Amino acid sequence: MNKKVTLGSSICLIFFLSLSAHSQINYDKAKVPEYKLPEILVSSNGRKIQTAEDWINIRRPEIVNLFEEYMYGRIPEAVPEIKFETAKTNSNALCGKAIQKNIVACFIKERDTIRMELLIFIPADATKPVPLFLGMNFYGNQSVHPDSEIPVTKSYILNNPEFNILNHTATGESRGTDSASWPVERILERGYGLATFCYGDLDPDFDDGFKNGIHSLLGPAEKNDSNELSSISAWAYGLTTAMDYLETDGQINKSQIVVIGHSRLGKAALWAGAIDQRFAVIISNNSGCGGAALSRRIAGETVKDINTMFPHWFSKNFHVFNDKENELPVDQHMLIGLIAPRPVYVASAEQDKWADPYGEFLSIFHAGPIYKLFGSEIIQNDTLPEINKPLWAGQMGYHIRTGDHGITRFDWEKYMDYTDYHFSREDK
Ligand code: GTR
Repeated sequence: MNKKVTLGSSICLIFFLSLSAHSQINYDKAKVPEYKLPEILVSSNGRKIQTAEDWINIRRPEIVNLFEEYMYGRIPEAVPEIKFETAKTNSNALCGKAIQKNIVACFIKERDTIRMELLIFIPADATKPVPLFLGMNFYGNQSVHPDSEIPVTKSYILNNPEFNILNHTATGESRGTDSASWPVERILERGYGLATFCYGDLDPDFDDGFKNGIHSLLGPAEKNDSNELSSISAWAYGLTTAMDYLETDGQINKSQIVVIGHSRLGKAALWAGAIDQRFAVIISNNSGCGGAALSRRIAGETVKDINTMFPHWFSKNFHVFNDKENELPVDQHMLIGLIAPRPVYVASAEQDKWADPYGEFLSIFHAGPIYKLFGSEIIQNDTLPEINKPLWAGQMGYHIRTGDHGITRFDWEKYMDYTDYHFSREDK
């Protein structure tokens, strides 16, 4: 069993108990109120967008701006100085299967430094620069694999007694406890590199009014705290910073870097993929509300639920739309649209109803018109695909698998099948 499911379930249980006093959770398709999505192909001045060029020059920047302003917040112009240090390399890691690199990104402002510790594995037998998966982890780099050479994170992380994590602090006892979510050897065997860092390196996952973590070095954008960088944006900023390093590493194919994330980190992966076009493929695993799922579909977690439970995930402006999803100037199909024409993959789990699997599917379906502008084949109808049968249409991939919230071996295999396909087409 995926242990994270147990953790997720207990977090959710506490949340549901607190919610039940004032809110009804809807899981019934028939009870989803009618909604109308914002026009994805009409610009703010009413102009119809009919070409890829107009999308790139007119509508795309408008939509990025709307997401920054109303949901994720803005990354301030004055970002800190960033220096990358190689803390360690080992060309004989994981019993000779991998080259391991520990790279530290130091964000520096005056006397303060925030350290983001990037753990990289490259297949030892690679004969050319490799494609690579980049994803953040929840519990520290030591949790993804039991190898004793991996430094234990010093960052604030969520408690998880099943993973031996108490007092928001990791020890060696947590080595490899989340390895079910990270099939490192299998990724290497399939010819991919893997880079990961703990999301807590960038911003501890609790509400402190955007003061700690990277916020302490960034300060508010435009001296306006309503669109201040949210935690999800801070984590996405970590992904784009990791990319700054990865594209300089000669053992990695910089045009084949895939950004992947599960759950809240899937939200961050989508946002990073939307704003940073260096990512070649974007994968969202069970990202739910504020990620792939449409906000307007009232099923599972709603905007009010997420803003109540996690006030720091989005900017303050997003809270204005609690119970007013229909007034949002964006919806999540537009986030997927920002990824076009690059390949995107959205995945759901049948029992992960809190994330609204059908709403996750509809987002990718409704992003179709953008992909079509680029001449790509698109998902043809809005019927949820069969369970455990991935649907590939042009640059779009989707699956819903059996089981609950979590990232499983099945998910990883499907993602690598998909990236194999896209990268081998490019290589020809
Ligand atoms: C849930 C949250 C979801 C999802 C998940 C996670 O409790 O309501 O939006 O992101 O946590 O990140 O584990």
